[in-house]
Amino acid sequence: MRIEVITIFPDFFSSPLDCSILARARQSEALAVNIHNLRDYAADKHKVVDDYPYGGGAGMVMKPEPLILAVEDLLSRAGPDCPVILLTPQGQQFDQAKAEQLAKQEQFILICGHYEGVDERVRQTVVTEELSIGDYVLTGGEAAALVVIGAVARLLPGVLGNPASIDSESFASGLLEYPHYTRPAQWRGMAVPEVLLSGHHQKIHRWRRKQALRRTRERRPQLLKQLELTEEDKQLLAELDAEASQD
Ligand code: 4FN
Repeated sequence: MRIEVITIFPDFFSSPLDCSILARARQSEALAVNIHNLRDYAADKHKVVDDYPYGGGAGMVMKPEPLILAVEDLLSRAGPDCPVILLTPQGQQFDQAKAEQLAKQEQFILICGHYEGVDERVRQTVVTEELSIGDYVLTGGEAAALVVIGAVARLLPGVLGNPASIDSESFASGLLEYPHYTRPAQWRGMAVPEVLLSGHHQKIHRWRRKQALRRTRERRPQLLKQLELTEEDKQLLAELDAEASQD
């Protein structure tokens, strides 16, 4: 997988790409991330990439020419149908399904916005899709690009040592996680639930599934609605309802 990033702050990416799972993925060559400085595509000697907005108003807008030249240059060295993704609050919400879809691509391009955003003609000419990581104000698209890169990288074959840890995790199953515990079994009067110490794997599995269902229903009911429940899930939810009606 090759990810091309277009940014005016290439340094933003150095530490995150050199740490943890992303560093390992790059060493193993499962992942290549190429950071491109937008200013390299600016035509003038001062490397200007922004300009005043037509119609007036506060702030600056990213000029179309450097961005379009940068994308065209990368596309000239890419396969056909390489996605060109603009990270923007106006985009479709990035989620695990989108991460899985992108993880199947051989390559894609990420454009990070700055100032008030990009000239509309960038969208009209080179952008194939727009993604948002969520509803908050960011200083630039770089943090969003790192979110997308991280979510995609961990899905690439061989990146996580133990494939079991991919699908047992919450979002792979569509549920939030059950509560986790490690040693000590008692800490300041708080005990680890007895069932986890029992060594009874079937009971442990049921308890964890039940906790995951409870948490998901309480905190993220929309996630639960999107899910295909097994017979066991329905039974566990009925147990939770019965327990709740007792209090
Ligand atoms: N943000 C909103 C409304 C209007 C503007 C913003 C905002 C960075 C260039 C875009 C933000 C959030 C998620 C990119 C936010 C994302 C960005 C993202 C982003 C500088 C212009 C800007 C959503 C609060 C209503 C700044 C909300 N995912 N403008 O943040 O790039 O990818």
